[in-house]
Amino acid sequence: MAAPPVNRPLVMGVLNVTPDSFFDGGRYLEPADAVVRGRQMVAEGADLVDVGGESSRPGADPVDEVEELRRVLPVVEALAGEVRVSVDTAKPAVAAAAVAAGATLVNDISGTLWPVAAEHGVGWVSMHMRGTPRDMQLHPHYEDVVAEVHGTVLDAARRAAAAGVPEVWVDPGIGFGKTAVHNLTLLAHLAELVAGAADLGAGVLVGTSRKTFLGRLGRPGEDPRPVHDRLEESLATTTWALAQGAGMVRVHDVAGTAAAAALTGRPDRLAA
Ligand code: HH2
Repeated sequence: MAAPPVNRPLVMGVLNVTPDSFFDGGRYLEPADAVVRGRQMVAEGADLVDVGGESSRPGADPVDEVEELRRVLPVVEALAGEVRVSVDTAKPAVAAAAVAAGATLVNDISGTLWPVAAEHGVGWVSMHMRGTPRDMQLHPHYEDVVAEVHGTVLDAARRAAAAGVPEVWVDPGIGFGKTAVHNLTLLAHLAELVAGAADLGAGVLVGTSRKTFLGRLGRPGEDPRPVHDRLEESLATTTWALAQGAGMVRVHDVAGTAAAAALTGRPDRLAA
């Protein structure tokens, strides 16, 4: 499996073409607005734009394939000539159509779409999720969250490599079937995932941006701070992930993250 070509950590900007995503839902439902936002993120330093047409926030309702295609395809097509585009989907047909429209990375929260990536010769993200968005936050439980999450994503990465996927990223799936303690434990042990992934020639992708556990920090027993009030924690956790060796971070706030990526790359990666 070829290692992702990384001289410094990459910044993946989040672009949700949905009415209900937990942070940017409803802002970019019009393709023209989404394309403007994508270009803005590129100007702010995004290396990739991750286009999604189905929210995976806790409790989200599934979106049918036709509607998801209608949302994402025009945006992928418009941006693919200007920036590397990934498609955030768990549906094989949406992944394949987005790749035909120019996407070169399948960002797959379901952890199942490596055959699509192998067939089309594009990259794939092996993300960990326990359950589905509908039920994943009801009773998250692990005997050993680090071993179970790392084992799952690295096993899937091995299968993808064996199937011929040319570029693989592993992602602990922060917030996907995990308590705040699980998320913080996974972040604390990120360097171990980076080492395990490196043995496979894979990189590590981390997405903490604006997630609920950040609103809970320092507020035991209280309601989490609202999503618009989680920028500092997003930048702090993203910078931590970069400093631990993550090769890519997935964020809504691109400019500050691009600065962090420029500052925190591992020296051996910065040296090119
Ligand atoms: N998080 C979200 C969606 N996709 N993909 C990867 N690889 N890693 C993540 O942590 C991740 C992801 C959730 O964030 P967002 O897209 O902003 O929200 P929503 O799912 O409500 O659209």
